[in-house]
Amino acid sequence: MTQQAYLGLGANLADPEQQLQEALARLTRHEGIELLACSSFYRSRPLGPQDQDDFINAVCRISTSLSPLDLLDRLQAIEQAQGRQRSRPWGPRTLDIDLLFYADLVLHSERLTLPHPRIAERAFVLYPLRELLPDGCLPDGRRLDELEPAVRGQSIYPWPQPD
Ligand code: ROI
Repeated sequence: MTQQAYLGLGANLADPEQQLQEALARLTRHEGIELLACSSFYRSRPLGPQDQDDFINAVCRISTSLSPLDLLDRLQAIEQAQGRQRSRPWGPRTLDIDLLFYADLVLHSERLTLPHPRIAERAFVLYPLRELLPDGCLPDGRRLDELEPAVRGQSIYPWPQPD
């Protein structure tokens, strides 16, 4: 059986746009994962310490035959394969892949919380996610488009910037 899942991608080190492209290529090649769609890319000011470069962010939809924890293992392996550096908490990173939604599963386990607990606070997740899930809701019934006003102060731009 396959399930649809949504992944948030982010990077701000070592050619971030290339890091995202490479991650998408790795997902495409992965057995048990099919890449169905990807949002456009966004450039966003870091949430957290400001003494770091802007991030490039995107969200993709996959279908997968993997369980949530097996999928998480593979995503972490891709982060490692791309030389994930993480100098400090909330600091710069070569590649982050967050599991945002896995079907409509609600899960609170030690390793994994689903949906991702910070979707509602992050423009860099909400903006690309709404491209793929315009009618999306959180399990508590809040619509993703209702959440956008709360993150409107966060700096985020389409990437590459239109002329
Ligand atoms: N800030 C932005 N803009 N984008 C991210 O992907 C991102 N990821 C993080 C922290 C450090 C919280 N800030 C971020 O992990």
